[in-house]
Amino acid sequence: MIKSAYTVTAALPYANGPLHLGHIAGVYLPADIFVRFLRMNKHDVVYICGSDEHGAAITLRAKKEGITPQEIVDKYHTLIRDTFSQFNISFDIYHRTSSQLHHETSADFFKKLHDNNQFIEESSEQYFDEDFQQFLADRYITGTCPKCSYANAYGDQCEKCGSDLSPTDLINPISTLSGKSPILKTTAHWYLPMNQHEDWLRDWIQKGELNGELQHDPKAWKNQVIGQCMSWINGGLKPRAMTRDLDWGVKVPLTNADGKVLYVWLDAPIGYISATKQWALDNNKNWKDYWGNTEGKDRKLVHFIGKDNIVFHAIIFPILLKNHGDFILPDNVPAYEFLNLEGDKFSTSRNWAVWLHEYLEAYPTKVDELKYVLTAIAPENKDSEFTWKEFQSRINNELAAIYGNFVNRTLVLTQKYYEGIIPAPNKFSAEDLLVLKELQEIPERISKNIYEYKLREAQAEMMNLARLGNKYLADQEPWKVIKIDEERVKTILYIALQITAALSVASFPFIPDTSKKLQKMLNFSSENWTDLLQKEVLQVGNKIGEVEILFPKIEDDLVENEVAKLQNTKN
Ligand code: B3M
Ligand code: ZN
Repeated sequence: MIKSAYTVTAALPYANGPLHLGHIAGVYLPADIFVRFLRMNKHDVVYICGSDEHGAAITLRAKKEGITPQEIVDKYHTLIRDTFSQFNISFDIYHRTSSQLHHETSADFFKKLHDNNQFIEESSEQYFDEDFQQFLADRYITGTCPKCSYANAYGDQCEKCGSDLSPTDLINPISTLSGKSPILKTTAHWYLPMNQHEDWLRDWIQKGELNGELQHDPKAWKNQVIGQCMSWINGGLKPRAMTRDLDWGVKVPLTNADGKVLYVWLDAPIGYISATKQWALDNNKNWKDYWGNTEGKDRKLVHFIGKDNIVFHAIIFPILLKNHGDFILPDNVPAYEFLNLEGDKFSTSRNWAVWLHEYLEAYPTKVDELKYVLTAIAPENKDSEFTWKEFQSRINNELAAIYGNFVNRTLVLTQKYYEGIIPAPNKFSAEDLLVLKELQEIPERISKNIYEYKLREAQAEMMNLARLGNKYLADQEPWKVIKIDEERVKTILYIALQITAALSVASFPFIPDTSKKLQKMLNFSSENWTDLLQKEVLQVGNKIGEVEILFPKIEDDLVENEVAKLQNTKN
């Protein structure tokens, strides 16, 4: 069976501030787990990300910090890129949209659509800030959302209900530059007539069909993604301006467009394509294989995003890709809900956040502990909560007490009884055969969950391997049996060692550093999922290495210090 090829993208973080745990739990970590698993299963896969460096989010931050937009993106692109690297997120490329290649790629993309009459050029009255002599769109203007009455909706989107908006939809609009009510002034823009695309979008979202052909399985999409898309489509899509009166961004490649740039949500998703182009240049590949309708390749495009980005990745970008003509559409858009922190929403402006780079500075040896906890509480289908108390309890009661304890007992006893040599087993008992059967079945359950984007459940199944081993040792008590039946203990430890080796392979998508550490202790190395399914993963007679503690306990004072640090931001 030809294995599907994948192009996996993770939402491009705005280069206007550091990353916090909410970003990680809801986009980059799940995508990383998915991609590591695909690589272990020999899929042709590329994992694409980069900094989103245009738009009001950047220029407003530059204004706040009193530096230029270029200085802002240089500062935060570097910080974000280095933080992802230290957190062992395995992008194939982490690119940036201020690059020349991206400007060329997105300008060409726009030009092709424009020349194919996919936009409507229209002059209209738009909000203008007289003090700043600037037109107001996106985050330059806020007002009350006409759909949900949220008081701080932006000019292009309401972050509360996710609706896509235009500035003139806002009730009581205010300029975020001067804080004053804006006036109306005429300006021309190029609009994407989204209303003309409702029919094919409805079939594509609901049935997974394009031109009557099945493109993807709609049952594989999250209900809340389909639900949001259908509520927008049924509510009537409206023409949306794809250009802006700004000087920071990708210049509109037309002669009559001075002072205008592409709307950031037009150029940013094209950033996935320009990043792939750069990666292909660096790796002597043909980028079109990863985005095109190349014959015979069952290529799946998957966008990992937060729920506030659904309209852009499941409605707007697909319209652009389809109308460009050279691109496949997403096979899935597994959008995550939001992670909250200690009873409140993450907030950059209120500094109510755990910044990933600060966590890595304080706990450089606890990368996998954080990965494990964030996956265990990931907001896969509903908002969830990070607390330092739960961080401590999951590490102490699960990673240390089950995973670490099982591995440690197995290896220490192997050293003690057999000087580290893997013993040959004798006859398997009925209980042994049950455990060995479960050892074969758990990896299948992990696989199924990952292919279905159920990564919390997949990690819980990985932990069931540790639970299986922990219980087997507790039931078989080799430290007692050794006094009466040495041959039996060889079988018990042989099975425990096979479980430990399987656990080391199954851990790699979720806690890759631990996987490597454990394999070093086992004197064994594999990133190959099928190794898990072998009858014997560790060969009899092999000698295991030095044993170390995998997960030191989290002490109460760490929790107290971190909670106090957060509380101090409130004073
Ligand atoms: N820069 C992130 C956000 O909306 C936005 C994602 C772009 S993905 C192409 O927070
Ligand atoms: Zn709203």
